[in-house]
Amino acid sequence: LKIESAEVIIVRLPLKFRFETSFGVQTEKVVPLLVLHGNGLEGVAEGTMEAAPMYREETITGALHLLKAVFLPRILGKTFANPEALYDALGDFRGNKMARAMVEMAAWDLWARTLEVPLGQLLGGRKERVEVGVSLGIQSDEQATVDIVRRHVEQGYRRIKLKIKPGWDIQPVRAAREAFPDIKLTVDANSAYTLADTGRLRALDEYDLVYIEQPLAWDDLPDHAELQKRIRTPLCLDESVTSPQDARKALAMHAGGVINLKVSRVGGHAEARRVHDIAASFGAPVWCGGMLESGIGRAHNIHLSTLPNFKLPGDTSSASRYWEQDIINEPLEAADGLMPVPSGPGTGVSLNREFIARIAELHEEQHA
Ligand code: OSB
Ligand code: MG
Repeated sequence: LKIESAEVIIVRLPLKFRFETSFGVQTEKVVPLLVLHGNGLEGVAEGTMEAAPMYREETITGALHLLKAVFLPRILGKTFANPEALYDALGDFRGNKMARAMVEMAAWDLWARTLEVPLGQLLGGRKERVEVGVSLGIQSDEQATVDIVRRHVEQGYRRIKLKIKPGWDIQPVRAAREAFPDIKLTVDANSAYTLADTGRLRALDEYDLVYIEQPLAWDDLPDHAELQKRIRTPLCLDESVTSPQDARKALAMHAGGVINLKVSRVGGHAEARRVHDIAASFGAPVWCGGMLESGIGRAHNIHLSTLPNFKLPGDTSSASRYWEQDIINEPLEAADGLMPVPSGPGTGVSLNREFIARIAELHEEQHA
């Protein structure tokens, strides 16, 4: 695995929908990309940090600085035994998992292309299609909630996740559940509640939710364990699991029964696989979360989801839901709630270089 040069690219894509969560409203996506070159091939990854630290603490500006000044100088011009050896070269740095994941994930794509195998197979996955659901933003009222749920149920999505926040939680859930008694329904609070809201969260027990995602603080496990004692619905941890060690502690202390596994949040594919394996050893299912990724991050997510303990539908819905025009050449479209896994080497998708040249806000090359 030889790393000869790198490209750092930033593009901005308008979202087709207004995406409201407990922490804000998104109408566009700034996509940081890293391309690693070696042996005449390229590996590509997408960063999932945002302009502002609203989901977790990492930011795009911070990540760009780290890539250019700290991480890339460590790997450019060097040869590694495999992507895990490359990640080890960044192993003494703390935190910044999403920035490190960009390097690691690009390395996995490049490595899988070098070996001429699909990334999912190289990770140990065996599925040709993965089950997907959708994550739906906060709507203006109950009727709008029922309408948008109906549209996505009709499209075949296998699980509907509703974003909630204090003051808008029981209402959308009750409306969606009354209209669709049999769907797999979940909610995601993105850390908007505290234990003082136990009553409100316990009321959600009435609606047969598969899980309640990240109700409490983004960096908390103990309060989630306390909440889990008080409510029946399993908690699903997203923000607060950033490593295999977190996953082990969270499951051991019963802070939840399900993990939303985002490859970028835990530092890349190898760490994600460890989280996956630890969850399996506890008998806890994982599912693949999303961060409104472009086709690059989406393809990485689909490949990771081929591992066996991804037992619940992921957030990796069709690219055409998000964008008029994606930055890759291949469509990533689910049918009947199943997303086909791209079959070519690596992620199996390629950058639309012509489109990127037109819209890039930053495009820099870096050499050893
Ligand atoms: O909490 O899962 C989340 C998007 C941005 C930040 C956090 C989250 C999300 C989503 C969207 O839920 C999932 C997707 O459609 O990619
Ligand atoms: Mg979440």
